[in-house]
Amino acid sequence: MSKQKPLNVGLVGYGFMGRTHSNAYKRVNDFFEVAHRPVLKAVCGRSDAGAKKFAETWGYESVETDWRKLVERKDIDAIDICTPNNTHAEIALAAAAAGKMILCEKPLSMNLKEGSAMADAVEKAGVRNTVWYNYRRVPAVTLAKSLIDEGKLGRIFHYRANFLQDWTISADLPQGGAGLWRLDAAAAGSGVTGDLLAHCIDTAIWLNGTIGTVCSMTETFVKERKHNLTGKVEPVGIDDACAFMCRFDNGSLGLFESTRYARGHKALYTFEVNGEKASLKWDLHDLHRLQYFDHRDDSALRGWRSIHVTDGEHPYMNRWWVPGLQIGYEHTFVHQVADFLADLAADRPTSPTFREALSTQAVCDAVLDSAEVGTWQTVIPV
Ligand code: SOE
Repeated sequence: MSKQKPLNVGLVGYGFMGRTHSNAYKRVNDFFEVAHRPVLKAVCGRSDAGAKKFAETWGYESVETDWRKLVERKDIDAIDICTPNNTHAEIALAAAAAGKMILCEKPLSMNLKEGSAMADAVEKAGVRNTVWYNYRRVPAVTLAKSLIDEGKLGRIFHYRANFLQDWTISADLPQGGAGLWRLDAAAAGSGVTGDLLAHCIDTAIWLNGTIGTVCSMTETFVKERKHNLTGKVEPVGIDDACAFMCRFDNGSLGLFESTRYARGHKALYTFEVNGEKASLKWDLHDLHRLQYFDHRDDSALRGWRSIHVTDGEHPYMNRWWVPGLQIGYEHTFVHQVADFLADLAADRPTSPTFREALSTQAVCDAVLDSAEVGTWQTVIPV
């Protein structure tokens, strides 16, 4: 008999993110001492066969094909939303009204207006909520946050981030439907801005504070693609690439770039922060390392240090193996569940909450608006 209290999870959507989250629910109690144990109660998907196969593979107790039924079930405590972006709001509003905790995949919503309604709804219902911006919980990124908060970098001058991929270069790749909904503007809202830059913006705001103004450009390199749902060749409405510059409210300057057309890069998320006293940089392809340069070092020995973030004193690392042995991508989701459960026991919010994630939505909206009108845009404060 488990000593932890059960937390019954109902997962909506069982694609790539459904797998990362399910893995996290299953692993968390093996490594983190928390008061609750996630129970994989039900998985929901439109295909009964697909949902059943997923349930068998991952150990979900039951299957639903209508998320409304899942949300109304008395035996579910938390709804995990892993569906395409255009369905997040409807599911979250219903889950909040039913009094369920909500863990929502990023980006929170299609736009700021929709996200604001979601944040209002969870607050009105008083239900716990969080958005899966998982890269905050890479130990090296969490360490970067502590170094910046301790003032090690001093005044910050520059923030630079990239998220580069190359999987949509072929003009033969269709848009829409399972797996390819990220290319369909009706389902995704935007292209790289909401899918990839949202990660960069979330981390940037977390590390360096809010963004006041932005100026951006976007491009759609392949203008038409066959749509999997209609079978017809249809215009492509997403941004394939987006670059923007911005001013942070702390006076620093930001440069961000994302594309799915950077041949040779599969998921290269990098950021660099330059301060008066020190700089740091991080790279998803080498995610267990943080690069750090400190100008206060003895000048003869000054140089970039490559910190292997695997020691027990590093964030989250005392829960895993022994010093020197690294962890990976999937662990970031385990960390988010561990934090969610620790926060549940301590009755405090889990960052980013829906309300906190609105800041990223506001920047995404301003970036897309700026690309359309061709001028600087002010980010709506949230
Ligand atoms: C897109 O390819 C994608 O899977 C994003 O949707 C994820 O959020 C990102 O972490 C990796 O790339």
